[in-house]
Amino acid sequence: MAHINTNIRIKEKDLSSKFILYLTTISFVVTYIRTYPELIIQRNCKNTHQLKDHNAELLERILSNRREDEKMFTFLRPLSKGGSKATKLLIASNNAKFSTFGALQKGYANSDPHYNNIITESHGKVGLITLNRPKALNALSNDLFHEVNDALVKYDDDSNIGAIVITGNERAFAAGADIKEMSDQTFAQVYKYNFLGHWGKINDIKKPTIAAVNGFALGGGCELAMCCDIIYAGEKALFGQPEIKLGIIPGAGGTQRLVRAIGKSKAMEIVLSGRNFSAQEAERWGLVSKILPSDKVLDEAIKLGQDIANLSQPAIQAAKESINAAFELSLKEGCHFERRLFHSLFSLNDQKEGMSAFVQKREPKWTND
Ligand code: CO8
Repeated sequence: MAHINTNIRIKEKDLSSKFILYLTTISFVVTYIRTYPELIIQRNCKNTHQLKDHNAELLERILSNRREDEKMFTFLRPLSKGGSKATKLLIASNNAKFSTFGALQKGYANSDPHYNNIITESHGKVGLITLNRPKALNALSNDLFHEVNDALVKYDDDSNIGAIVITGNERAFAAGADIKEMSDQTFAQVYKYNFLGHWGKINDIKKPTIAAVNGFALGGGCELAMCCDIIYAGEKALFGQPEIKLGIIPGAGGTQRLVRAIGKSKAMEIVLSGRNFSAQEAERWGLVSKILPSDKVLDEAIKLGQDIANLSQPAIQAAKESINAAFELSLKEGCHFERRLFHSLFSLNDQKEGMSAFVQKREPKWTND
């Protein structure tokens, strides 16, 4: 009798395993069919403008997929006890999707599903761009930089955003331009098509940009940080322009910005030797405005961005423009430019509000006009 019971139990187990396998296969097929049109669209859309047009539609599709996944997950959860490895894997992957979904609902998840190399999130009035090629130490590939530019322009045009933070991960802010992508290029190619010329876009951004740097900020990574208006660095951050060791020189302003930030002798030493320099050196030389514990850098950068974003936006924009003019103009011309901007701010309601609030001993209410 016990023997027959065991046989029946074994058969039941077999049946349940087959059922789970069947369910898992169906689920994978359904997932593939649902994502296939997105893959086709991504492959066919050669530029970000085309991709942008599909954003709203795709976001809605992803959200509705998540809702269907939720149903599937609720159904599968009881089977996970004693289920096959494949079922457990499926459930784990659904779990991961839900944490993304939860984050999306909170407004912290990737706001643009088409970015493959960066993650964008808004934190209050701060737009955050996280470089996201961890396996390549966030090497700045052509595609990655196009996405950074796209996100920068979107945040610059967004009236709800007052400052932009760019960051990487704990190991690397960015280890430079993508060497694998560059290695086979010829002079004719890079010259004719102005290779990486689009890196200059960040210099047109009107809103303040803050680099939150941990780990390597080398070559193009150091240049990207220097293109930002303010750099906060983790105590273990490592900066450098090692291009000379590759038989090239910095190409995104490294020689120009470094010499202005740290002076000729140090800039020469760094660029000609290719030696890296520490966050502490960078702060001592004035390249970095603050060193923080690694796990605090991003939070503090966002907090600074928030403080800046809470001020009068036209005044902030004028201040940024005026400081940047110092790199282009003589002292006399620069002071003249500054005074003209200063005078022009008296046409703003925010100037009236700021000064009235001071006189009336209250907090100003900025209207950004
Ligand atoms: N490009 C492509 N891949 C990279 C890069 C890079 N810049 N840096 C790291 N990686 C990849 C590695 O190839 C490796 O990938 P894989 O595992 O597939 O081999 C992975 O990231 C991890 O790197 P490592 O194994 O080398 O990690 P280590 O911890 O041993 O070393 C270093 C870390 C020291 C950062 C090392 O990776 C390194 O030296 N990287 C290159 C740094 C460099 O030379 N940067 C300058 C690049 S040139 C440049 O930036 C010019 C900019 C010009 C802009 C022009 C605009 C107009």
